[in-house]
Amino acid sequence: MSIALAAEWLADARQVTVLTGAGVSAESGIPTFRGDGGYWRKRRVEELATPAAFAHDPRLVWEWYEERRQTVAQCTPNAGHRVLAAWEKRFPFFLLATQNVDGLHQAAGSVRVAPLHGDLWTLRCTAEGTERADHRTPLPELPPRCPACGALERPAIVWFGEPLPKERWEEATQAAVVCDVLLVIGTSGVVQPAASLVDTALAHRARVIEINLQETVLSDVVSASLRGPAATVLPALDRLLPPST
Ligand code: BV8
Repeated sequence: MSIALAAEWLADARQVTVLTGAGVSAESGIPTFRGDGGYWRKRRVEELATPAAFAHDPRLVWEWYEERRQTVAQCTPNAGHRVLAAWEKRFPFFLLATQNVDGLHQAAGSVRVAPLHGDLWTLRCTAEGTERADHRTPLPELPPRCPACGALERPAIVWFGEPLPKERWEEATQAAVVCDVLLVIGTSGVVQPAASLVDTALAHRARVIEINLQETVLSDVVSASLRGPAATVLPALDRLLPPST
């Protein structure tokens, strides 16, 4: 698939939806989940990011999140994040649905973002459900406690077995229904229901363009696959688009 054809499809598009995964943050220095970075102290993300793991050992789960918070705090958005932030102004309709919890899309200036799996920087009281932002690394105590009632706090992140936030999921699904082009960037397509946005877009006759270093479970169904790092491919695509009006 040529990048020039993908650029043509994008240039003709009025409504663009994007789904990103951990790969879009890889060049900012954040390990992905199912590559080498997919393990932490020999455990898989699927074992750590669950309500049962948290109930069993909240401190261990918080040590994992604390380490990720400290890693992400050192990282900055890359050229791929910046192109996606700029494209919000280029297309009349644009939504960026992300599986990432690192906040780098928002740090790059993206506003039209649906964070499907929550956010590393927000803590939720396990008793009251109230949420608060806390960017301190390290946190003063682990596991953190709600300043209001003293109950345990958890990361405001969607764990395996938990439903995605209803309004964000509906917004992303609707954006997949209406889009002319869906860009699927840096995701293995393993996690559901996020990856099903591809099927939704295809079912509504969108062109789906995958950007990934390697083949994924999505590669056979998408309209086009561009092989390469997101921080290189996205700027290359952007340069092929007509100047934005
Ligand atoms: C739910 C928070 C139901 C944790 C995460 C079918 C339908 C529905 C559910 C399921 C289903 N089958 C199975 C399930 C259950 C489960 C699931 O999907 N399991 C998987 C493992 C099979 N799904 C759930 O549990 C979801 N909830 O279904 O609830 C429900 C409904 C009602 C009531 C009750 C319950 C919740 C899923 C959310 C889980 N939380 N994150 C945290 O981050 O701490 S998922 C986790 O995986 C991250 O969010 C991550 O983003 C996400 C997906 O991974 P990827 O982003 O794709 O990362 P990965 O490493 O896999 O791939 C990176 C890719 O980048 C690779 O392809 C690589 O080649 C590429 N790459 C690398 N470098 C670059 C690059 N590409 C470009 N450039 C580069 N430089």
